[in-house]
Amino acid sequence: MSATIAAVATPLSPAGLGVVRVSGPDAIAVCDRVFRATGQKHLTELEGYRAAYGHVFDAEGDIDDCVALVFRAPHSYTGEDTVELSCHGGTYILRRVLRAVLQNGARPAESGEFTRRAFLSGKMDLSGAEAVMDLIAAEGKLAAKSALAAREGALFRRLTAVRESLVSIAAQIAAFIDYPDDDVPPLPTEELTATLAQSAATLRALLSTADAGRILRDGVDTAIVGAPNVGKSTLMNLLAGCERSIVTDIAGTTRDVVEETVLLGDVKLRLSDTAGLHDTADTVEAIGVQKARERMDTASLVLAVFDGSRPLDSEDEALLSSLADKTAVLIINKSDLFDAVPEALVTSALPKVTLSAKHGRGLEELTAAVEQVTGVAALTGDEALLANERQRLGAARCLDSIEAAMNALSSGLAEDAAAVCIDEAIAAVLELTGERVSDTVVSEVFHRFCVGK
Ligand SMILES: Nc1nc2c(ncn2[C@@H]2O[C@H](COP(=O)(O)OP(=O)(O)OP(=O)(O)O)[C@@H](O)[C@H]2O)c(=O)[nH]1
Ligand SMILES: [Mg+2]
Repeated sequence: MSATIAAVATPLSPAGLGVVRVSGPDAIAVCDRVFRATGQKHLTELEGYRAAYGHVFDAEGDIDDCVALVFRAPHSYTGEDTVELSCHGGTYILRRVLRAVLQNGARPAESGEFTRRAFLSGKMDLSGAEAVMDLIAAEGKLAAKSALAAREGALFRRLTAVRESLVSIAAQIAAFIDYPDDDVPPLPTEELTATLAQSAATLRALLSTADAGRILRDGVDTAIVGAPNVGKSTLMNLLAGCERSIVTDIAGTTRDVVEETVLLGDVKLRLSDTAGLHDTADTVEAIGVQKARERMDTASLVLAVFDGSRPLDSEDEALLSSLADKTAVLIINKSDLFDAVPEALVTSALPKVTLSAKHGRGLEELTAAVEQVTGVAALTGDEALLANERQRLGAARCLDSIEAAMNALSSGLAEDAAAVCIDEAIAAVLELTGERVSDTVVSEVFHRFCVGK
């Protein structure tokens, strides 16, 4: 029988309310020892989904007013008996309530242990459990929507369809191998290959969303680069919504890398404002320029800023030609000062946005361009997305095995070669959904969670 666990489920900082959550076979009895209802009833007498108002106390006396909410197994988040003790959200109060609960028979919950129990009791699949963490961490509307879809099983349903199809093919091949002497008709290899191709297509479609899914959750490393004085820091400040970087009309103002994370539309950008790219004899500035080039090399997205009010100089041209193999958006800044965009920028194949960072014009166009180049624009939030590296690797492994099975079938290899590959593909799907997964993988998944979830 599992232990009864307890944790503070809300942030440990002053707040209107704070919740201590207790789950496990003794949850209701444990809480009954630290809670005195204003009415006569004990918590042990309450049905599920009922709340009682009263006081929570320890050996020293009353701690706080409290509403105790009782959930009866299996109708709770974890699937076990659970009590949520809602008090005032004070750090001292919550710690003391938790201590009282621990002294009366519960043990401290580990990271993600409540959700781990929900997974183990079949309340959600592993990808759904992972989505709980993404939902908590989501900063944008689309990230939250897509985590909610995953929580409700969007990915699980797609994978289940693949698994069912693979299992039915495996059964046909097994019947063929096991009863060669019976009157089993020859394997319809073409039909089987076509069905496998459908599963392969589903996995390819899922894999193609993995990058956009990751961007939605983790954000994009973004470098703002360009020649001196083109308005990089002004753009940084516009995006940050505050005076994050120093702006002057002196070329070479920014020397070190200035970082800030912002939400642009649905994309979280981890911005680096950098020193203006140019040759300089100034030692300090030269280090800054070197750092700018390094950031540009490692960034996943480059916002390359140009001053549209003057012709391009050699620094601008060098930057433009270095962008060929990058995910980049050309920012043609200072639109308040010019009518026509410099020719060399017009002819570039890269996406471009004309804006005035100083006057805050063109932000919507920039948002649309960034959502487009990162692939986020193509998402609705309802689709099944691969949320993390574990899921991406699992889907890739499954696809590899399906392709190997298709090759085995079409090249007329022994059927058992195809059967082995299909078994591997099924194993990959079961590991993805958590239906057949090692304890090590489960521990790794829940290790990322916070305590109390
Ligand atoms: N008219 C106009 N001026 C701008 C605009 N954006 C920036 N500036 C001005 O351009 C000058 C340089 O701006 P910064 O943002 O410091 O430029 P930077 O690219 O960060 O420059 P360094 O850090 O020196 O490389 C400042 O005087 C800004 O006010 C704009 O959209 N329109
Ligand atoms: Mg600057």
